[in-house]
Amino acid sequence: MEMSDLDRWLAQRYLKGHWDHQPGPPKVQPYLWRWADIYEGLRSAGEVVPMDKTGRRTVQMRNPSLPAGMTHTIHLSVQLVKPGEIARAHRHVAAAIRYVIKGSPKAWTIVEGERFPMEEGDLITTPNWTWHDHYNGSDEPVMWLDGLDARLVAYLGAQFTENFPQEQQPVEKPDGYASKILGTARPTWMKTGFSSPPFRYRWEETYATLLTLKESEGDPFDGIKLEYVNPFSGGPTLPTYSCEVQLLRPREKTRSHRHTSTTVYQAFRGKGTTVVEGTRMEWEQGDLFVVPPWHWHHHENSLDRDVILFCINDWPVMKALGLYREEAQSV
Ligand code: GTQ
Repeated sequence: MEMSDLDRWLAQRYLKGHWDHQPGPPKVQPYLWRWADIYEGLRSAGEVVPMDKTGRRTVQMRNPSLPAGMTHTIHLSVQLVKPGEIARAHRHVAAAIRYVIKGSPKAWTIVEGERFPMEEGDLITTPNWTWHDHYNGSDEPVMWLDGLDARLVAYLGAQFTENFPQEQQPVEKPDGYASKILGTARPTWMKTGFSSPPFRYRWEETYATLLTLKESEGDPFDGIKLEYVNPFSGGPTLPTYSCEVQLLRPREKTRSHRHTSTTVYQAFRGKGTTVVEGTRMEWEQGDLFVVPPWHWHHHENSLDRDVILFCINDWPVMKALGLYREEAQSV
């Protein structure tokens, strides 16, 4: 018997020898999606996709190297809710965040009985299995980035979804509830009941922190970078991923590094370049892009003003599983 005969014999029985090298799973490739395309697609969806039939009106990124999803773990979509519209209440195991692109104090994400206003640059979490729905009570359309660990959760076979009995859940908590009970003076008798509490990180505060730190050294690989922490534990935003924001100062060029975690970015303010394994990804405001695992990368701001990137990194899941590894390019 030849080795190839054996390979065939085994294959017919859904068996395979270690020596028989087959292509592995598809690898995530670096890719950039233009805001102009996303926006045009979303605006058209606003005309032809009815919210009552579909539940959510989003345009999803799809990585050209994958059958579905922006990466193999973290996924981004952009959602549009027009004036007066409701995105009905549901919950799922996949944990989500909203990062507001165009907001209003009269547009809300309601999570577990609290309404969180969605203003530009705000980050709002809807952790694993929390009820959530959206309502635009303003007279302008609102848009935001949805970030989810849905690909990872689906791969691991743990994706459950449930609809709320009504279209909207009742608002039962006072405005500002989470930020108050998780502030610096906390009630003695109360716990939130969530290890990852639903929370709103206001842009006003995040931006003020970035500006306060502008003159300091910063992170060698990422400039003035902040992590949005779980207000309960001080750990990452959510168990599976960390939301982060970074300001690159005028003419700042960061050092190159690579890590086994995967990162998705949104160019929140300004334009610049991220070099990924020698490929220059030139981004403009609103563009979204991927830095795949174990790819050398650095960022460049060639302008005379600040630029800001929002990103989601899956390092918490990689660290929890003992799979995180990082390497810096020597200077
Ligand atoms: O708005 O709740 O992009 O449940 C994907 C799943 C958005 C949402 C998405 C969701 C939502």
